[in-house]
Order: sequence, then C-alpha cells, then structure tokens
Amino acid sequence: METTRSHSHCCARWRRCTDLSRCCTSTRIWTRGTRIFGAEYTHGTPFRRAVEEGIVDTEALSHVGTRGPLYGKKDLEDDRRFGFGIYTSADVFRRGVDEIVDALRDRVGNRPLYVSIDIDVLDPAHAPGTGTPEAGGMTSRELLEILRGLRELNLIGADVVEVAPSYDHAEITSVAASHLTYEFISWYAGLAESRKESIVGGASRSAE
Ligand SMILES: [Mn+2]
Repeated sequence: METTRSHSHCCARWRRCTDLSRCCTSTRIWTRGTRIFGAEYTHGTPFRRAVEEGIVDTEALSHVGTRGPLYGKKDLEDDRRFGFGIYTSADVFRRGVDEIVDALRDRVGNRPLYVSIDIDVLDPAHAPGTGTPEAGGMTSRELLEILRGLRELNLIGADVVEVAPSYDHAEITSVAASHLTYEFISWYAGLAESRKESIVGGASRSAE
C-alpha cells in the first residue's frame, strides 16, 4: 500500500509483477497519445506503455470514473482496441454502483488484483486538493462502495495518488484519501484473517 505522485510510478512496480489484473480510477484515460508534448514516458501514458511492454492483462484491466479531456482523437479508439474495461463517471451515476461492481468482478475473476486510486476521480466537491480537478466526478460514497463491493477479490497491492495538500481546503481531500487508505488496510486485514482461518481450519480438520 503506497501513496505516490501519479500512476506512472505504478508502472515501475507492475514490471516486477505478472498476471495481475488492475482497476484504476482517474479523471483521464491513461493511454493518452503515443507521445505527450514529445515525451514517451509521462504521467499521461503509463497504461499505453504498460500495454506495449506486455505487463498488463488488458482483458482484466479497467478504468473507472473517467471524464476528462482527451489528448487526441484516437485516445478512445485506442483504449477500445486495447480491450480495457472503461466505466466513466457518468456510467457509475447512470448504471449504479452494484452494476459497475458486477462488471469489475467479472473482469477480474480469480486474478490477483492491484487497485490504483487517482484522487482526482472524485468530484472537486469531494477532493479539491489535486493538480487536475475536473467537474462531474464520483462521490466519495460511490468510490468507497465500489471498493467494498470488490472486498472478496484477492487484493495484492494498492495506491492512492495525486493528493496535493497545498490545494486542499479544510482537509476535505485528506479525509477522502485517508479513508480510502483505511479501506485498503481493512481489506488486507480481512483477507489475512480469512487465510488464517482457512489454515487453522485445515489443520484442525487434518488432526481430526
Ligand atoms: Mn490525475
């Protein structure tokens, strides 16, 4: 569990892992453009580079809460071609949390799961302290309920990125980010507890 500056930091960690499925929340689609302002590796291209490097399972990877502007006309077309699941902020509102959770669970299946939260996925009303606030975002309640809906999945890593305290007001963003972090720690603890129970249960069964 980490807090980092942007999704591009995640990419380095993904190189060390295989067979992961990932859920990413952000305002923007992180496959934007083959190059941004002439640069190949930027905070706007980690998923495109990850696909090219073959370190993500595109059948399982999903973007949730997207709504921001595009870098180029082909961005949405490329994302569809890569095979990502894309659930926009409007999808979450119109289809509802339960339907989005079902879709994410179907995509992830039994794979180990890495969740990356860009705090700007939340509406600026819920997270003003970030570098690229964008109107029309998810509520903190919607995001927390989506995470709670995924609780039985095998979480092996998570991060919360792009919290900018200097832009925050009344610690609104910090409250959201700290609760998301708390949610991940609780998720880990629940998984550890159930593993312990299955080991103890297995041992007692074998002793009988
Ligand atoms: Mn962002």
